[in-house]
Amino acid sequence: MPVDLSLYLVTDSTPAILKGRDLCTVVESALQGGVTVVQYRDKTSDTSVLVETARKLHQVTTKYNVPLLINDRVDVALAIGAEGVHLGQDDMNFQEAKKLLPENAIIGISTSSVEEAKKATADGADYIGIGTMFATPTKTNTKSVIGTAGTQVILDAIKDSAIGTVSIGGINHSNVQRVLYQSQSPKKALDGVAIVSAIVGADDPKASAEKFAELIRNPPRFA
Ligand code: TZP
Ligand code: MG
Repeated sequence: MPVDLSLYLVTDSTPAILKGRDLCTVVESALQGGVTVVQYRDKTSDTSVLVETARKLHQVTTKYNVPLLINDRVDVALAIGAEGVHLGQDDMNFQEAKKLLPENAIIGISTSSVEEAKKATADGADYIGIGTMFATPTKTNTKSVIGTAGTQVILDAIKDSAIGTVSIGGINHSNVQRVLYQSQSPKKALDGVAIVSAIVGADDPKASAEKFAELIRNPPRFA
């Protein structure tokens, strides 16, 4: 696994979450708190803004030796030399992206079913995002909410693969340990959790990331 997925930050530039703050400043705080990978996700800006913001974010993530992945846009990743991309089921397909990106680029794929997870695994993706874990206002057009039970079924279906796995959707300080513990299948556990609002929208993103890192480090204790 070329990337530490344990505390995966996904950015959001919408006013409800960013609350007028500078994205790079928020991301830098989160990095100080222990975020291990950053995905730049921006569904509204035009291409020139995406490239400019991605370049600035890359300067910050590089300082912390953390990979920057670009959501949706292989062209933006190529333009700024990001470490990789994160692609959904409706984005450029894995094979095309693989052809365009450098050999060592990280490619992650969003999945919400066994079929999608198996395909991403067979394709050779570095990791899959599995979701939606819990319904969330951050992304309301999700195909399905699968919970820990659905996540466990997906993990079990790919248990013989070394592919990385990260859960996304509605994860916060109160449920992160349950997400990690209850999702695991006997042979495969999640490698990490992807968080948007609970870090980017937090009053103190550094403190929030620190708390997640601490909760992830300490094995969950459940009956
Ligand atoms: N994909 C599935 S849910 C989601 C994405 C991008 C958003 C998760 O946001 P939050 O704020 O961590 O619930
Ligand atoms: Mg996408």
